[in-house]
Amino acid sequence: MAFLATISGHENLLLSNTLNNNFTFSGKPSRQSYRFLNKKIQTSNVANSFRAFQVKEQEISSKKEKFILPKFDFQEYMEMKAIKVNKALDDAIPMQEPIKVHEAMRYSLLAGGKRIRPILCMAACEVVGGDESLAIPAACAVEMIHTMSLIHDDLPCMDNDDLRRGKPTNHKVFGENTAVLAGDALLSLAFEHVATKTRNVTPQRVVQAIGELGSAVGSGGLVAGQIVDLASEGKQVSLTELEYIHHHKTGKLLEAAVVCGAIMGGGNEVDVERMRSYARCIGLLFQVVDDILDVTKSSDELGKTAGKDLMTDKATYPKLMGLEKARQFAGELVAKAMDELSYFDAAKAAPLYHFANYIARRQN
Ligand code: GRG
Repeated sequence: MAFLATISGHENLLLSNTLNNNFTFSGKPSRQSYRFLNKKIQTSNVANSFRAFQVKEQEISSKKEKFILPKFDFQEYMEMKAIKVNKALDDAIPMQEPIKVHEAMRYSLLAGGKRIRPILCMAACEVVGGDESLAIPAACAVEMIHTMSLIHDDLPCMDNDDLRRGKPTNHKVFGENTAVLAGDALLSLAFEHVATKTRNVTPQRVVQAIGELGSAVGSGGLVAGQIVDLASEGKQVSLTELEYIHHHKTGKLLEAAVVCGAIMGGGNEVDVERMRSYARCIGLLFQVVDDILDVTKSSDELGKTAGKDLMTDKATYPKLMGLEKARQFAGELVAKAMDELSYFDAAKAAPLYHFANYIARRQN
């Protein structure tokens, strides 16, 4: 508990609350284990680092002032940013001929959703000193890609879901053929939108961001995660395979959102890689917390069927490493995410600190 003891008397209790309320942090993190995410890493290193979490207490204490956070209304921030994102998305796809496909695209894109990825994109742009306007086209593109993946994921040939974002799924309303085409159109529009609507950013940076988006969605990104997930159904899945699926299916796009924001905002190479490391931590954290909630909360508390992973014998972090170790792992991911942010201006990084905390502390 040395790490908690070091920071818990601190003026901002955000991190210690996170760890106390949701996760016990019995490891003693090292500078070495924090730093590993500064390099370009494979996700599996995150689990490896968890296993190799052996450290000296004094190495941490020198960083404690880095966790001082300015007062910040995260909920208001999210609401304000979501309004901007929703307006930009609405403007990006006007109703036009052919009506049916544009209606289907708008139906899913404007159906709500937390807008986590576009907001992360804008927040990362601001962390490196850019104005959010530089990142809005990229932020919209990420949400278009995310929406495409949800439409395709819900299709009968994939997860065959009837409900998404509280509404009937795209294919239930428009038919399967239109849903496929609406997804395809959203995917291509995403790239067109970044290329044609980004302003005041150098062409080199725009091309770099487009490359990030392409690699996040393709056969080394979302598609890779989905195909491995499909192939794993009914089979024993190892921790490494589980991490591979999550990193590709969920993590890659989240990472692209953050990295594109930092690129558009004018971040240097080191800034961009720090943002990438931060994004990898919170992407994995999202999944670990999801798995923990599934076994610790009731259906009422979750608003969906609790214990579903257990019932379907799905590979999860609590199943593969035990509940306590899964909690520790989550605590370590929060700490690593926070540490990446400690290199940036605290006021500008506040939204991203709160994002990590929000993902870690969510109760459903
Ligand atoms: C066709 C190129 C192509 C790719 C599609 C179907 C597929 C390949 C991948 C599946 C990707 C997928 C659906 C991953 C799950 C991601 C996830 C955690 C969704 C929930 O995200 P939230 O909570 O949802 O941010 P909202 O609705 O708030 O946006």
